This record gives sequence, C-alpha cells and structure tokens, in this order.
Amino acid sequence: ALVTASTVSLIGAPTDVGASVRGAGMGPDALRVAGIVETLRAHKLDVIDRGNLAGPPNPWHEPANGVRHLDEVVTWNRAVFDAVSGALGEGHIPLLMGGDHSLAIGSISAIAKHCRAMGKSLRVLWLDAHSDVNTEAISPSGNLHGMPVSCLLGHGPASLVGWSGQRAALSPEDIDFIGIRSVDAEEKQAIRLLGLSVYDMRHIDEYGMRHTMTEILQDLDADTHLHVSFDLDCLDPLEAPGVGTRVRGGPTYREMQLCMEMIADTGLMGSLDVVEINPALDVRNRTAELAVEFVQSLFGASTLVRER
Ligand code: B3U
Ligand code: MN
Ligand code: MN
Repeated sequence: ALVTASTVSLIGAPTDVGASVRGAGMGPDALRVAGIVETLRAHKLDVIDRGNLAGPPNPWHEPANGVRHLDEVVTWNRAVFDAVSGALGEGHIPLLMGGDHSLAIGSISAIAKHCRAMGKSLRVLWLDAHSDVNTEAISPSGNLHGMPVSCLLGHGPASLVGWSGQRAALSPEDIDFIGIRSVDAEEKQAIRLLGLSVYDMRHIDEYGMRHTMTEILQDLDADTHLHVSFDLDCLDPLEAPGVGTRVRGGPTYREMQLCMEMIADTGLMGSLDVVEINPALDVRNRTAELAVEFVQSLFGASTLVRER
C-alpha cells in the first residue's frame, strides 16, 4: 500500500528544553547528515525541507512547580503547532524532526485539530521505552519530555493543554504504546486509571512483534489518520546508543523493521515525529542513520522488494 499524500514536509525543531540531558537539539541536523531528504526522494516522495524552527535557548534551570522550562517548552511547541498545521493545510505529510519528545504536544495537537476538521479519526502509535504519561504533580524529574501524553489527554500545566480546540487532543483509546519498559511508579497508576493500551516489552516478548502489531492495527479503517510518534530510545540501546535516556531490553533492529513495515502496509500514516536523537551521545551518527532506515520503511521501502 502507498501513503495517501505524496509530499513530505520536514520540520526541524532543534531543542532540548523538555529534557535534562543536553544534546537532542542537534537531532534535526543529524537526520539531514544521515540523508533523510535524499533517502525519501529515492522512494519517489516529494520532500520539502522547511529548515529549522527558531525558539528560545535552553536556560538550564531547575524545575519550578514540578516542571522544567515551561515557558520555553510552550514557545517551541507553539512554533511546532503552527508549522505542522501549515503542512497539513497544504495536504502534506508533516515529519517533525526533534528535538525532545515534549514537542509532540504541538505536533499532535495540530494533527488532532486537523482530523476533527476533516472528519477523520486519529490513532497515535507511541513508540518509546517510556510511557511519557507523567504530570507536574507526579514527575520525578520535572522534565516535560516525560509528560506529553498527559498534556494531550488533557492533564498537565494549563499552558500546554487544550491546543487542539478541545481540552483533550486525544482520548485514551486513541493511543497505543509500543516497546515500553520504563514506567515510573505513579505513571503506572495513571496508565491503569486512564485505561491506556500499553504493549510493553513483556507483551512483545510473549506474543512477538507480528502478533502485537496485528492486534494494534486490526480496527483501522480508511478514515483513520495514523500518527507515529517515534522516540528513538524505544530501540534497544545496543542498536541506538545516541539517546539521552537509554533503557536496555528494547526491540531489536529486525523487530522494529517489522513494526515499521506493518505500519506502512496500512497505507494510513499521515504524520510522523522522530524525536530524542542525541548526537552528543551517539557513535558516528549511527542512531540518526538507523532512524532514516526506519523512516524509509514507514514510507513503504520494503514493498519494493516484496509485492503483496
Ligand atoms: N519517566 C522519566 C524518564 C523519561 C521519560 N521520558 C524520557 N525519560 N525520555 C521522566 O523523567 O519522566
Ligand atoms: Mn518519549
Ligand atoms: Mn523515551
């Protein structure tokens, strides 16, 4: 299957204000150096690189009222929201190059607003080692890259909630988590309380990636807009060392390829975040190169080899 729109808009958001480990701000250029533009063009996609958004520097402060750098995260997300809205308005597939994962608040809020206007249902696949469902009340770190899911569900600092035009951009049933293996104690309670669908590493170990993805993708229909929010720390750090918070025991290269290929087969992916690549901690840009390979698969690279 092919994706519906054929122009990809690359949007760089070079910031790490949502994290406490520095370096994710270099992610967009690491992806460019790894050839993301040329690679997608080789797959017959039109690619527009819109360059990098501008925003405030990282002030490098301690958390205040449970969150670090709230104002800076709001400002960066506003820029992301506008850029993603613009790309969607032109009928393009926005590809957000982070930056840390707090930027998904802006991108997914814009996508949720767009989907409502178009009468489409939105499904989000959250590929991550972490569930990112902390709030300012329960976060052990105060880092907003650990809270984007809560903000999108309508729980979080007031200035980061309600951007889609409704209090919650997403309902709990709109999001599936894949590859999770690091969840804070109070996040576990939140997951249970909200009834979130978490396909954690235990699930993938027991049922395999194929069965897991079949289960997740089974109830999509032609009116579904599929958004993939890909945090590179989802992968096993043996493959992807260039991330700020490594958690061992993640999906292998092969498992992740299958995951991406099965998403591509739906033909429904309408937008994508690629976040948390940290070139300062990487080995010869390996993690950005891996990300480019997986993005390629998400856009259907494997259908060139195997006709279905
Ligand atoms: N759950 C922890 C760690 C974390 C979440 N997301 C990342 N790290 N990248 C926290 O700080 O919220
Ligand atoms: Mn994340
Ligand atoms: Mn993560």
